[in-house]
Amino acid sequence: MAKNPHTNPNSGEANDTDFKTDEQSKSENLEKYRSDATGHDLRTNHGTRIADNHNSLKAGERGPTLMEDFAFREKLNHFDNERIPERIVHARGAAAHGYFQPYDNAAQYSKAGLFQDPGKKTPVFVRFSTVQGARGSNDTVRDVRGFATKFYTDEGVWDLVGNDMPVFFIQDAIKFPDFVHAVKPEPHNEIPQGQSAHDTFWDFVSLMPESTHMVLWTMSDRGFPRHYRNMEGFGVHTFRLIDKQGTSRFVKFHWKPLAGTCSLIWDEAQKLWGRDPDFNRRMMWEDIENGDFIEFELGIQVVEEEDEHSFDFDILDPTKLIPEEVVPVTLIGKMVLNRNPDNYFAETEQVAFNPGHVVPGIDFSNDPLLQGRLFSYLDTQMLRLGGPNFHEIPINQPVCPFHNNQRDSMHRQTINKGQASYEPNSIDGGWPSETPPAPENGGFESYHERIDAHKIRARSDSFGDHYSQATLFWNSQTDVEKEHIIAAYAFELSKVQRPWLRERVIQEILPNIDLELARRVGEMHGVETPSSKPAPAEQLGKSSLAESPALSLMARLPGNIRYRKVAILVADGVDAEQVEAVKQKLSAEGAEGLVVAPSMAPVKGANGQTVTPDAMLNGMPSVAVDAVIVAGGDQSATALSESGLGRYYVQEAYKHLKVIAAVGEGQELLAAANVPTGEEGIVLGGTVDDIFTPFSQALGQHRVWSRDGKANDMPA
Ligand code: HDD
Repeated sequence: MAKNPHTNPNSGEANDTDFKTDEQSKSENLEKYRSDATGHDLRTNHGTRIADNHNSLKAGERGPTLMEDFAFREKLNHFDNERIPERIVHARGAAAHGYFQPYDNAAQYSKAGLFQDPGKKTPVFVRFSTVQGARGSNDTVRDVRGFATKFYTDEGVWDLVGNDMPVFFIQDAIKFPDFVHAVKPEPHNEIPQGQSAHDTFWDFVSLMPESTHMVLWTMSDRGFPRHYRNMEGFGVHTFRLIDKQGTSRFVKFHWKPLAGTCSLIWDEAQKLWGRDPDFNRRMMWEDIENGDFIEFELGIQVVEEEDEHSFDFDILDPTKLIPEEVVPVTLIGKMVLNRNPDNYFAETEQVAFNPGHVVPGIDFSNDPLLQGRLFSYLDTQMLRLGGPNFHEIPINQPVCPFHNNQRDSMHRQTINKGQASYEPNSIDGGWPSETPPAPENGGFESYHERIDAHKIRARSDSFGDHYSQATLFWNSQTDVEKEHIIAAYAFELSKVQRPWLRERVIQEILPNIDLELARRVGEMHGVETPSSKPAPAEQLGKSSLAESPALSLMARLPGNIRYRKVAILVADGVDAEQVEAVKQKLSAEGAEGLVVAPSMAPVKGANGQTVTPDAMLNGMPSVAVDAVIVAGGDQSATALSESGLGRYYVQEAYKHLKVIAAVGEGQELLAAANVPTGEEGIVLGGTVDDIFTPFSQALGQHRVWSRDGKANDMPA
């Protein structure tokens, strides 16, 4: 980094540039706080060795515990105070460390240091989350996923606090507490957990048409991603990028998953609540431990200042997206998540994001939702992390030096030297000093936007069209995705107790999106729907695009089987060579073959070999894997066919549109389970070579989409 040329009038050159950052710099910064007890004695927090950690101090062996027992009291006291308030939203999350590396095209858009050098790796910490549920809720609920990235740049921390959907439920931050109160578990009985399928949510959103677009996104399969590596991320708001000449451009940020987009199936997601409530966080953890790192590309949509008003919506309205077909996404860098945290609480729980954490080269727009967030995130940390010193918590510290005159308060750890905690001062040599003029010296300078307006409590008319982009989203979905959305509305509304709320959604909201959508959901609820679009949708501006293919999950299917988990079903008598061959072929394509057997006891191969199971049929059910291969071997196939769990395994996989292959005698299981054969996605063959290529090609499409609808007949 260039030496800061600014010199302080009182005491010579500033030295804030004498530090080095690279991919490891955040980890090195955390090192001094890491604690490893290996080889150490057990002591109190104040250093006294503890000789007996099993018995409290008592008056006699069977007598009462004594107040004097300082070690007991300290231990209990600390334990009693272990919890901090969970986040009011996004309480459940999982995070990972990694780095961001820009491509060579990023610097032209922004002067931010992290974009300047394609050789430079900036450390990041990313926390993924659900929104509605408590910290202990399920991973795979229908919900928005938070996607919050902390970039530890040379110039300070930049937080890109986004979601996996590009729009939001409300337009003005003043409605955020109302929205959150409506979606959270209901206040009288704290039900339901992790879900929007309840009266208060549908009451609120049906009275707030601006939520229509975002609700539609959450009713799509985007509401339950298969893996954090399989979802897109969005900064949502329009921000600004400032280049070296000081030119401002509007920008929307995107994260594009290199592994493609894939979601669960609703029935599968629900079953996972019980089978593996940690499904998403476990997959991320295990993949990182296995070296299968999580990768995204950062993309931007850039809009020149003079084009601000050239869209059929207002780019300051956070319920609108800029279709990629209108402004293409330029990829400007890559992020790799490659290290799990050492400690969940210290890192994932204590990390504090704030959209207001920006660095020179990145600035805000006047989006009224963003403006409100700039207050809320700092404010919430006061309660959650116990005061204004949360920036001292290791995970939150920038990697560059930071000095100012902020002092004291709860839990202060910095020992500030010197007498002057004010500026200007002459007692401490004028330090710490400002760095004017900002643009030359790396100081943050807010974009000099001209504002000439009345102070007014109102919403711009340009925010008035709540339906055109919802219709655009609907029109851009494939038939399968549309069916899933119809089923989602029908399911959610079936959980709403008050009939008039269901009717309001079906008759007054859905027809504005699409009449067929309304009709189909109406049919499921016995509610009549209009035959023409209601006045609001008719009168307002229309999207200039009929469809935006980029809005379909199918637009970014992986096309390969990398990172896929495939269950290989076996029992005693299995053809062990086949099992080995399948595992090797899967591994060669970056997938993982997991041997799933009736028990964890070593499985006897047909020719006397031993196959070691990775899991049991009910310990790794079909919902926990992406596809199933039934291995051959007479005795094995018979045992699996006679097992209820074995038959259920393939039935359930069929129901969830999974690719199923069966080798040799393994085909018996499909017959025993009444799984239809002779159709797409059911791959049969005598040898592993016969089945593997068609199996791999089918799995590259994630699921067997042509089976949708028919799969509902499967009773599993
Ligand atoms: Fe928010 C947390 C994303 C609107 C107020 N928000 C939070 C997190 C994410 C988002 C990912 C979790 C961060 C973490 O992992 O710790 N929020 C968004 C997005 C929004 C949005 C993409 C709209 C575009 N949020 C929003 C508004 C407000 C808040 C309008 C208030 C006016 N959000 C909060 C919060 C949280 C939060 C209450 C809870 C915990 C925290 O901040 O640190 O302040």
